[in-house]
Amino acid sequence: MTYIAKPRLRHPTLETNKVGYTRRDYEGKISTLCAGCGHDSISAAIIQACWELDIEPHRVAKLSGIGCSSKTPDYFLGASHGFNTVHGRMPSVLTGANLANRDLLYLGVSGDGDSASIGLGQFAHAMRRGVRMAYIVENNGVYGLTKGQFSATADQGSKSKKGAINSDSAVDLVGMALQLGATYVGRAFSGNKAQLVPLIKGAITHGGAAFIDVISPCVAFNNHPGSTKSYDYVREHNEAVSRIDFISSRSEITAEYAPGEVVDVRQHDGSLLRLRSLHRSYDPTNRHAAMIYMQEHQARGEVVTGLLYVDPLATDLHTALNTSEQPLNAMDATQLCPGAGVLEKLNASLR
Ligand SMILES: Cc1ncc(C[n+]2csc(CCOP(=O)(O)OP(=O)(O)O)c2C)c(N)n1
Ligand code: SF4
Ligand SMILES: [Mg+2]
Repeated sequence: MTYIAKPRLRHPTLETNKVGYTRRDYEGKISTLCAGCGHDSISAAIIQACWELDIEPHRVAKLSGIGCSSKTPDYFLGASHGFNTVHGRMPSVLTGANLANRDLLYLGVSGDGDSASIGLGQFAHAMRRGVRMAYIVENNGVYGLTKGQFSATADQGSKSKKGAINSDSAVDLVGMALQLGATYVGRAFSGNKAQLVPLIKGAITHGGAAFIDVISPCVAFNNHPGSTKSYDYVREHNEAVSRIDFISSRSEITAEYAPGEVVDVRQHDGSLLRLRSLHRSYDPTNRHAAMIYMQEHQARGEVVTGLLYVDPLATDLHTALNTSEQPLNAMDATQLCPGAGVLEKLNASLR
C-alpha cells in the first residue's frame, strides 16, 4: 500500500484533550486519495470524533476491506490497532476480533462495493447479530479504486461518467440495516462535518451494532451531472431529519433549544444524544416509522440524513452469547482450556 509518513514534529502549544493527546495524535499517514475525495473528509471527522471523546488511540481497533474507502484507516488513528482485510470480509474479521477482545472500541470502515456487493452477506450478519461496532460505509456509488464501475448502491437511472445509464435497482444499506436489526442507524454527507462528527461519536459510544452510511462523492468517477452521489446532487436534495449534538456523560448539559423541538436520547453509557428535530413528527426511537419515512422521502428523490433510528438501551453479541466479562485474549491457557474433565461434563450435559 502506498503511503507517505507525516513529520512527527508537534508544536508544544497544541491543545490536548482530557487524556493528554492533541488532534495530531489521532492522525495517520498523509492521504494518497484524489484531492477533493469525500473519503478524506470522513477521515477528518473520525479524527475529530475520537479526539473529542477522549479515547486513548490504543483502545481502538480499525478494520476495513478493499477499496479507496478501505485504504483510509491508514490516514487516521496511526497509533490504533488496524487490520486491512480482504474485499468484503471486514465484518467477519471484526466479529472474531471483538469476540476475542471485548475491551477495544471497534471501527469498521468499508465502501459501497465492499459492503453492498461482495460483502453484502457479511454486512447483513454483522448487523443482525448485533456486533458492537461503528460500521461506516463511505458510499460513492462506484468502485472508485477500480476506476468507476457502478456499484450496487448506484441509483437506477443514474448516469456514469461515460454516459451509461444504470438499469439495476439500488441496494439501500440504511433500509437494510433498519430491517436487519441494527440498533443505531444514520446517514450523513461527507461535506457536512457538523452533522457527521456527532453522528460518529454516538456510534462509537453505542452499545450494539451502529451503522452510518456516508454519501461520499468520488471526484474522479462520480461527480458529474446525472450522478445521484455527486456534491451538487446531495447538496440540492438533502433532507435532514434532525441536528444532533453529542453530550458525553461527563459534560454539563445545557438547554439550548425550546422544549418540544428537542428529543433527548440517553445511551447505556450515560452519554446523551440531543436531537433538534427539524421535522416535529420524527421519532428516532421508532424503527418502523423510520423505515416508512425513509422510503417515502427516497421515492421523492430526497437524500434523508441524520440519526434515523436508535435503540438507546441496545445490547450486543456478547450479551446474547453470555460470554465472559474477561476478554479471551487476557485469559491464560488453563482458563481457555480447562481440561478433559470439564469437556466430558459439558458433553454429558448435551446428551
Ligand atoms: C476478491 C476481490 N474481488 C475484486 C477485487 C477488485 N476490487 C478492488 S476494490 C474494488 C471495489 C471497491 O469499491 P468500494 O468498496 O465502493 O470502494 P471505493 O474505492 O469506491 O471507495 C474491487 C471490485 C478485489 N480486490 N478482491
Ligand atoms: S478514485 Fe474516487 S474514491 Fe478513489 S480516491 Fe479518487 S475520488 Fe476518492
Ligand atoms: Mg465506492
